[in-house]
Amino acid sequence: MKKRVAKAGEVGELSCMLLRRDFMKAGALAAGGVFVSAQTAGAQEAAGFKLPELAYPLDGLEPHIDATTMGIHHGKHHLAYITNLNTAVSSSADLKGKSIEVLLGDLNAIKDAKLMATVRNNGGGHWNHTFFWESLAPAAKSGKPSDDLTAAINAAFGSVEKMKEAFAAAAMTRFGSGWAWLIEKDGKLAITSTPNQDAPVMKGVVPDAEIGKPLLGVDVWEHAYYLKYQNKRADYLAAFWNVVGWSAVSKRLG
Ligand code: MN3
Repeated sequence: MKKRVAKAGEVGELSCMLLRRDFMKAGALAAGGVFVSAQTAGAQEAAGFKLPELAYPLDGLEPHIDATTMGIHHGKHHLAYITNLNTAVSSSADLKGKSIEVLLGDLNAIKDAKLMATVRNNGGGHWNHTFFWESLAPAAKSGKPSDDLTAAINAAFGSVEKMKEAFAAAAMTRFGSGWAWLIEKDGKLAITSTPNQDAPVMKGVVPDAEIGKPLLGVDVWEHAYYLKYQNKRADYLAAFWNVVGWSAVSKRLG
């Protein structure tokens, strides 16, 4: 076999290949780094639920939802639910490491009534608020319901305006603290409302009629609006539509 001598250009090519291989190695290391980070994040999740970061600044929903309310609502109220939930979960080997969806989807599996109530209230508080933040967007990015969501809304309510009226009515008639929801149930959309921090994902706890896949929810606890709107819940609800992130809401359909 004739020994081949690399020409100058080929050496250059070889160097490039080596460089590329080193680069790929570095890429693999970087990927490894990401993997380690993901593992670390997983370990943190197992050790406790964390306050999610908002996708917009605290004043990003102004003037419809004010920055002071957002700061307290996210940084104090939501955080308190998480702290209480973590305390409850860490007290029980059965609950540790479970996702929030698993915990809330089978609350009746928690036999200790006090512990169950704590997970229901604070786990619900964590889930509901996470969902709420993800449902909102600065007014300039609010957008519109997708064509599919618009069709589903029209089929169930006649029009988007009629859906908003039914949603606001559910939110207005929720006595005391709670939530109003647009849910998808058996392939159709419906409006429901839940007291306290109950959510449409709490099977076996919330009445069957209120169980479904949440597409949109609004927090009607006074802490969600009182600083800006005082007793005028209707004004808060009217302003709320300006900051609904329809892109995120539409993606939940189906
Ligand atoms: Mn709240």
